Amino acid sequence: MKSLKKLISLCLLAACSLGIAASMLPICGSSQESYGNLKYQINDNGTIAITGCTDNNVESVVIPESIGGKAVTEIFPYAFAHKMKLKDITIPKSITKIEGAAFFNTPWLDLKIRDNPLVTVNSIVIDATKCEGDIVIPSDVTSISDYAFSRSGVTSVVIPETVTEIGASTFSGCSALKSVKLPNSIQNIGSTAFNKCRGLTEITIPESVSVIENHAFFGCSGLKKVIIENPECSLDGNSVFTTLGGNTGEPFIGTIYGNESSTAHEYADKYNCKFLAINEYGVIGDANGDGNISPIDVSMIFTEYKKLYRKEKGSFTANQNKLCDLNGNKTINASDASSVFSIYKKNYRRSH
Ligand SMILES: [Ca+2]
Ligand SMILES: [Ca+2]
Repeated sequence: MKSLKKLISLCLLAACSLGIAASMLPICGSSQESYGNLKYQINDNGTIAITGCTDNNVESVVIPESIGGKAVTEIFPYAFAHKMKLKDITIPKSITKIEGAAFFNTPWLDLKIRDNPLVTVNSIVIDATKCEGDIVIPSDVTSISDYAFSRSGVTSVVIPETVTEIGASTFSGCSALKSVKLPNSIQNIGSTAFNKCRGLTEITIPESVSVIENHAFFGCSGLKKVIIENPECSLDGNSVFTTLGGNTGEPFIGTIYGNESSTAHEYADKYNCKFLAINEYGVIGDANGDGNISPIDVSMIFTEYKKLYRKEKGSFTANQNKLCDLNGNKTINASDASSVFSIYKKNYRRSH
């Protein structure tokens, strides 16, 4: 009896892994079903995702609002890609998620692009690959599909506060992209989101971001400055910031800026990246306010210390005092100068 049970479960496992008769085996989770020539699956939460279309010569598609009483909310990646005769699609308001390249290489998408290269459906940017120059995404947009801007000619992008995620490969290969303003609503930056954005020199990751996935900034060879505002942001993997070369990439040449005790600091130490601690006044130890730590800062702090030691009037501003009192004893002393020199030496070693 036991061996029979084992045999049955083995058969079920085999059927699941081969995808055979999956619809007959609810144990396998979501299954492919048909509605006319549309293929769909029922998501775990009971909503429906359109996964494809069986007719390669289809000219017109009407996606229903619901199937069997269940709301149709999602269109899968590549669901209608390469349907070379598809000119007309009706997408109901119930669709809230359209995944990457769902309509790639269809006459319908080509027509939409001709009308406006920032193609938006139900407040979702589904394709911007033909966009160029400076782009401000309209404030009613709630999401951006994966790959949407991939290899486009955009030079700057402003994203509205209604968007919560930068998905996989969204800006991948945008080599002309110089500036991205991420709003303080983004929670997640997906894998390869900014892959090979070689023109990007600086980016601020706002406090709202809790996860930066691996390879998110892979191949961003021009990236000099990354500010990570959330001290607990998870940096997922060893190749979040690297330039290309070999299997794991060359070390990241830029500097990570973040809180003194933060995951960003841990990441920098673990992967030998330059790191500068910031507080609300600027870069800690940056006496001359140029955003960097150099021997000039050390010398300025030491000069200030000498003045105070001789009971002369100090020349630092309140802001300089906030940035340069590293040991927090409310005055500028030799220990502060020495700590700043240590920061300089550590980063110098990491850049050579
Ligand atoms: Ca400085
Ligand atoms: Ca001090």
